[in-house]
Amino acid sequence: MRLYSLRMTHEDFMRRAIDLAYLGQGLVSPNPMVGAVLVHQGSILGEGFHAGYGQVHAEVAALQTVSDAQRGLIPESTLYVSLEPCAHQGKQPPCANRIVAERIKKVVIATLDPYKEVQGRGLEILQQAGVAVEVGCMEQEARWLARRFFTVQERSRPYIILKWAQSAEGYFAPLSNARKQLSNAFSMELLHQWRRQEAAIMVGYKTALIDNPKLTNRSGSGLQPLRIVLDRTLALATTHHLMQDDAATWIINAKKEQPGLKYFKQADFGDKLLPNLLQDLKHHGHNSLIVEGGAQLLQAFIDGGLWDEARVIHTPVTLGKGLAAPLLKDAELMAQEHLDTDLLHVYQPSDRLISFVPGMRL
Ligand code: AOF
Ligand code: ZN
Repeated sequence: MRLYSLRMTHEDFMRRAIDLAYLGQGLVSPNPMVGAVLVHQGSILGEGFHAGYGQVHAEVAALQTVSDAQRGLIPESTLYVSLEPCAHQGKQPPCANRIVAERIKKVVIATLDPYKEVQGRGLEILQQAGVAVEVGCMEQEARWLARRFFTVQERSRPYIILKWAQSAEGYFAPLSNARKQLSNAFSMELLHQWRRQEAAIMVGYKTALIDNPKLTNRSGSGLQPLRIVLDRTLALATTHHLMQDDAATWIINAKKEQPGLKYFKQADFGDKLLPNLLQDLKHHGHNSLIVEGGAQLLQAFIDGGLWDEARVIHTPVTLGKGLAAPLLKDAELMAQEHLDTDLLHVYQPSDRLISFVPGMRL
C-alpha cells in the first residue's frame, strides 16, 4: 500500500494562487492576471487576486484579507504569488516594498515579470532585504495564465487567438453567401465566454456582411471587448449591427478617420495592414485579439505568422460543397475537448509552445 503525505506542498498553494488569478479574467487587461496566497504553518492566512485594471495588486489584496487577530502571524508566513511582485510606482505602489515592510520572510514566485519597470527588480528588492525567495514554482502554468501580457512584453504585439468552426468535410462555410450555423449550442455558449476574455474581437468585411454579427459580450458580466471590422470602402450599411453604438468599434477603412476612433483609417491595405493594426491595438492598451473570420482573414493572420493560439471547432454538420477552412502551418495540437457533438482542438505555433499540463484552462 502506498502512503500519501497530508502536508500541502508549494505547488498546492501556488495552484490556489493561480486559480484565484483566473477570477480576474477579462477584467484586468492590459495588466496580467495575478493571484497570491499567504500561508502560515500550512494554513491559508489570507488570499487575493488582481480584480480590475488600476485596482490593488494580488499581494495587497491577500494581505487585506488577514484578520486583525492574525496580523501578528504575517512575518512568520510564506507568500505565494503567481508573478514577481512589482518594483515600481504605477497605478498602485510597489508590492516588493510592501512585502519588505510587512517583514514577510519567505516568498515563492511562479515566474518573473518581463515588464520593463519590473524585470527582476522586484526580486532584487526582496533579496536585498533578506527575504528568502524561490522562483519557478509552476512557472509553465503561470506563463500560460499571463500569456497575453507576456506576449505584449516579449513580442510587442497583442496575443492573437484564431477561432473558427468547420464542417465534417473541413469546410468553413457554404459556397453560397448564406449564413450557416455549424457549431452546436454548447460551443456557442463557450464562444461567448471567450469573447468576454479578450480585449478585442475582429471579423473581415464579408463575414460582417453575411453574418451581421453583434460581436458583443451578452453574458451579463465582464467588460465589452473592442469590435473591429475591415470595411475598406465603407460599404457596410448603417443599419448593420456592427455600426450601432452598443460597444466600442473600429471600422478599419481607407477613407475616413473620426475622433473617438469609430472610423479608423489605414493607408495601407496590403501586407502592412495587420502589423499596423496590431501596433494600433497595442498602443491603445488592447492586449489580446480574437479573430472570428472569415477564412481569408484567418489565413492572412496564419500566413503572416501572426497567431498564438487557434481554437478549431470540428462539427458533424455536412455541407456537401463549401469554402475550405483555413490551413494552419507549423502548428501543434495542444489540447482537445468534447463539446457535446462538437470537438474543440487547440493549437499553438510549434516554434513557441507553452506545453499544456493538467489543470491548464483557456
Ligand atoms: C504585482 N501584482 O497583482 C499585478 C502586477 O499600474 P499598476 O500599478 O497596476 O502596475 C501594473 C504593472 O504591475 C503591470 O504591468 C505588471 O508589470 C505588474 N502587475 N504586479 O506585483 C499584481 N497585477
Ligand atoms: Zn504590485
